[in-house]
Formats: sequence, structure tokens, C-alpha cells
Amino acid sequence: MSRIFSGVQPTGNLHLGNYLGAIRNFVRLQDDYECIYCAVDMHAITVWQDPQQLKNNVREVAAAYLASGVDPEKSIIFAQSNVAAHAELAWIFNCVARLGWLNRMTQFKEKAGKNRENASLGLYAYPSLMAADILVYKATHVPVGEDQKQHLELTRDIAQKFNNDYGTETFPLVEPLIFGEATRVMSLRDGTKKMSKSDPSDYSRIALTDGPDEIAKKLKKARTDAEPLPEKMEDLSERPEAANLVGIYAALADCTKAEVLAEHAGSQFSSFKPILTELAVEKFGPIGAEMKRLMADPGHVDAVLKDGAERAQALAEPVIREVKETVGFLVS
Ligand code: AQP
Repeated sequence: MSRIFSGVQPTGNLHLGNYLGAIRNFVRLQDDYECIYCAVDMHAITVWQDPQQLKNNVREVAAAYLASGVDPEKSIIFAQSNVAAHAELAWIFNCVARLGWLNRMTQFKEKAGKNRENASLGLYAYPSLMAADILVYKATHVPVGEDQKQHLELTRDIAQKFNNDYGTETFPLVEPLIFGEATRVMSLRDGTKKMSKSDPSDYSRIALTDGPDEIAKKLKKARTDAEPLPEKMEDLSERPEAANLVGIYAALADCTKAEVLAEHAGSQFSSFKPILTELAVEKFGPIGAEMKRLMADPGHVDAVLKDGAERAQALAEPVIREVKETVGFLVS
């Protein structure tokens, strides 16, 4: 059976983009693959995190997985820092990856911004740790949003170079799994920027824990234009905010953008937004409510994370041992 690995950073404010681009697909995959889903807290600290908040955010990610329908009996749910093999393999990969490869990573450029000299070394090496997360389980497929495609290419490069350098076939070449109509959900305030946890404006995103009133308020305020919805997708190419809302609707309704336009062409946003709100509340209401219930009494979430870490550890152990042998470390 092919193996899936994916993760979400516990940096708070989990949103519609994380759900439609990643978590929803995690649920769909668990019947056909062996799935390992992680709260990647070691990635989170590549930028400053308040320690107490980080703990809550790890639980929030696990609660989001559970509330969305990831079944902890079928899939493994755990926190990255609880399986040391991720860090061990990441160091080995730091010695395999080339500076030139990392210099090309657009996420580092975006996140480091103008003050690059002040970014952490961890933020720069992030893709190398991500490669370790995946390959320490020899995962073959990774469900992610479009924004992570470049990092997955790098994972393939690292796997290939490791295999070539050591003359082995240790690592598989992973494939991204990118699904559906909302592989890149954009900010509700600016249709050219992706919806993100770290955007300072709360109105830029719909959080998974937003209730009906917050969802309605945010969609009402979402930036749009004065034109009605067109008949064809091509006519949305210069209207990023409009295209984004159509994409969100299509993803939530599980249909294509063309089908949304076929039904709503000619509608103004004043009538389309309430319909979108109703759909979003229908889909998210139960997830947000279940997340809040799980977070109010985190004993169950903590037990799921503990069990998941033990199962993940058991899978990672033979792989990291094999890698250490291959590299030439003394293995007891
Ligand atoms: N806007 C998005 N549209 C579709 N998918 C998205 N993902 C993130 N944003 C969008 C997908 O969610 C998964 C988890 O992302 P992450 O937490 O590891 O990091 P990120 O991509 O950096 O997410 P954010 O929300 O933008 O966080 P910050 O602001 O902290 O950087 C990934 O599969 C990602 O593709």
C-alpha cells in the first residue's frame, strides 16, 4: 500500500485554505492509503512562537484533523517533535541539499521579506526538514496545496542525490497530490495574496473555528468588484477576488467553477455572497463546533497524539537506522 505523509504548522488561525487545500483531502485519502498526519511544531518555531500558545496550537491542529473526519484508528496523528528521527534525518539532508537549491525557494524569500539577514537558519533550512518529515517514513505521496509544490520538488532532488551519492535506492521519489478547485485559496482582502494564518488581518481569512456570524461578517466584507458574475471562467482572469469566491464556492459544493458560473452567471455579489455564506456555514459549522468541544477538554486529543507518536516512531526507527548505516555512522 502506498504511504501518505502530510502536515500542518501549529501556528494558530487554521483557515479555509488549510482545510480545502490540505485537511479535507487527508480525510478522503485514508481509505486508500496508509496515512501519517503531523502537527509540524519544529517547522512552526522557524519563526517565533509563544511556548504556551504553541502547545495549544498543536492540539488545535490535531483537533482540526479529528473534527474534519481523520480517523485516528486508521491514520496516524502526532506532533513532529515527538519523533526525534525527523530532526536526525533533517541534519543528514542538510549535508545532502545544496545551498543553490535552497536559494531558489520562494517561500523563504516571501517569509524572510526584506530583512533576510535577520531570518532564522531554521527558516532557511525548512525544506530540508520537510524532506526528512516525508522520507523518514518513505512516504510516496504528499497531499498539499499548490504553494508547497516547490518544496516537494526539492524533496525529490534530495532523495535522488542521497540515492546517487550512496549508490542505494533508499528513498522513493514522492509525488504531490493536489486536488480540486481550491488548491490555492486567496485572501479575502486581496485576491493576489494567498489566505494565510500569519496575515495580520483577521478579515483576510475564514478561521475553522469561526461561527456563523463571523463567517457571514467576513464574507460580507470580502473585497469584490462591481461587476456581476460572468458566464465563462476566462472572464474572471482579471478579477482575482471574484475568481477566489467562485473557487471557494466550487470547492465547498464539490463542483467545478464552470458549474458555479453556469448557475450564478449574472448574479451580483450582493446576492452571491449570502448563498456562499450559507454553504460555508453548513460545511464549517459542525467542524468548528467539534474543534471547540475537543479543545475544551484536550485529554482525548493528547491521548491520540501520544498513541500516534508511538506508531510513527515504530515506522521511522528502521528507516533512520538504515540511513545511519548507509552514511557510515556506528549503529548500536
Ligand atoms: N491559501 C491556501 N490555499 C490552499 N492551501 C493552503 N495551505 C496553506 N494555505 C493555503 C495548505 O495547508 C497546508 C498546511 O499549511 P502550513 O500550515 O504548513 O503552512 P503554510 O502553507 O505556510 O500555511 P499558511 O496558512 O500560509 O501559514 P503561515 O501564515 O503560518 O505561513 C499545506 O498543505 C498548504 O499547502
